[in-house]
Amino acid sequence: MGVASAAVAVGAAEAVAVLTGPRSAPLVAVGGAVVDLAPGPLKQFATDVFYVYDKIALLIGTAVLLGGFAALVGVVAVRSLRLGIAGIGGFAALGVVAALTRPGAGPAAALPSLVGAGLAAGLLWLLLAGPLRMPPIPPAASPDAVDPAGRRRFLTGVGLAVGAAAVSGFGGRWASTRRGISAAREAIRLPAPASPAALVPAGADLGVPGLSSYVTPNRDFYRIDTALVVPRVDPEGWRLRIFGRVRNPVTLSYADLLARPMIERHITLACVSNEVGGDLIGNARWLGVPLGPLLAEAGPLPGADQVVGRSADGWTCGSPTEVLTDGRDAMLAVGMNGEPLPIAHGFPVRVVVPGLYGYVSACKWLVELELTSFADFDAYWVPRGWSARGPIKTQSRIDTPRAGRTLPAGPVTVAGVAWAQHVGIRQVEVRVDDGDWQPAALAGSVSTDTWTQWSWRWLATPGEHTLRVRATDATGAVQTGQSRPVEPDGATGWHTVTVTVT
Ligand SMILES: Nc1nc2c(c(=O)[nH]1)N[C@H]1C(S)=C(S)[C@@H](COP(=O)(O)O)O[C@H]1N2
Ligand SMILES: [Mo]
Repeated sequence: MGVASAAVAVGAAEAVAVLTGPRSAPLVAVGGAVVDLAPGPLKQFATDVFYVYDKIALLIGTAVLLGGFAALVGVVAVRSLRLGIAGIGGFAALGVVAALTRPGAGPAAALPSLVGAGLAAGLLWLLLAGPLRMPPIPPAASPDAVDPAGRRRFLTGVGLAVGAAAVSGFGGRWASTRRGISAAREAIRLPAPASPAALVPAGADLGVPGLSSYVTPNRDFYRIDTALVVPRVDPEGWRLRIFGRVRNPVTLSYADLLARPMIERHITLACVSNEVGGDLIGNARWLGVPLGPLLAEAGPLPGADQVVGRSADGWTCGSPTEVLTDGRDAMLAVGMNGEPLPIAHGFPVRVVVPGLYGYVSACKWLVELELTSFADFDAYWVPRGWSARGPIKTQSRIDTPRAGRTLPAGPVTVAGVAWAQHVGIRQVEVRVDDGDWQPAALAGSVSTDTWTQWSWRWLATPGEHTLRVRATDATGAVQTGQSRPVEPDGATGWHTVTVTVT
């Protein structure tokens, strides 16, 4: 009875949340509050253990905990219906508080939890004291003495309630994700760029099997964010406020943004949580409005050394003002690989900055840019143990052969990618076991703001071998072999792959 009531609460709440916004649904609201309140190391642990599935793990964990407590509420309710209903009230309070304290939540955010709890309490009464209750068992009777019609009524009631909860819950979640902006996104016609992207040189893609493509298709592009449900921002009502320590605060609509001259650039985006050899990196062709001139119009005041991007769901990141205005192609991106930004990648507008990790620059679902100082404001990840500044570190990766592979002896193409963003790659070298570093061939790239493919021909001899790669940037700085973890400002070390040659 307890679990059935909880299912009804959660299921009904999902349906109400179709109207009040997906983040007001209690599971998502409580999960989101847990994400934001969890201490940095715990969050890192969760990401390490569950990788990019940490959100699903959190939702399942929340549901399992809820189920356990709900069963307890049921046990208590058998003794005292009043206490059981008080237990449901406690849950409702948790859901209401979590939903109301989510960034940008209005009073309506309380509704899903309240409606869900009301229905759950009603069901509990129906099953325990109302018309669906099990007929009382005479003290000395055997189990066979239970009135079969009464039992059937009770079980049918539970079954119908759980079934309706499932339909309403999954249907509600489905409707929430379908609602609204997909059509708006598909209707958008992006303007042609005033300054188009450089053509990708024919040699940029070496075409080696197993090597990541030079441009990452949107469907393969990694996704990292704290959003349990993707914010759905309607471009119609979207406004960007540029404010704080500026002479002229600026407000732009989506149409204002599209009316400005656009640039289109290939830029590689990397996550600070990318392990050495990891795949939290991708290269896309971004279309957007250059950020430098826009910031110049706002006129940063002296001391405004940080630009804080804020998203529709309240996430923040901070970039050095200096980096955004030094002439590099920092932009407010509206397009990705020839289409409007995918919703998961920040539709309608996000920031992309060559040379900065995503957590200090690449705000998705952007709604505000606030000029402030590093002394005055810590963005989302900073109090959680990550560095306030996050320039991307020079790295290289072996894509093929994969670790653990068994290969026949003879010529093998070793290939991968290397990046030294906004500086450029001068050289990539490969080392087999304890041998000398051998120069790899570099593929072409459109600019220093993207990764570069490389390849090296290896005459593999039988036995177990370790392949290492290192890059040298355009200034001559050699990628360090010292292994450091991703926290606080990005991993270092050489990507190492061990294979068996037969
Ligand atoms: N609103 C919002 N924007 C965000 C984040 C986030 O959690 N919320 N995560 C950032 C991080 S850590 C990275 S690495 C990039 C990833 O962008 P992608 O998901 O488009 O690859 O987005 C950045 N922008
Ligand atoms: Mo990231």
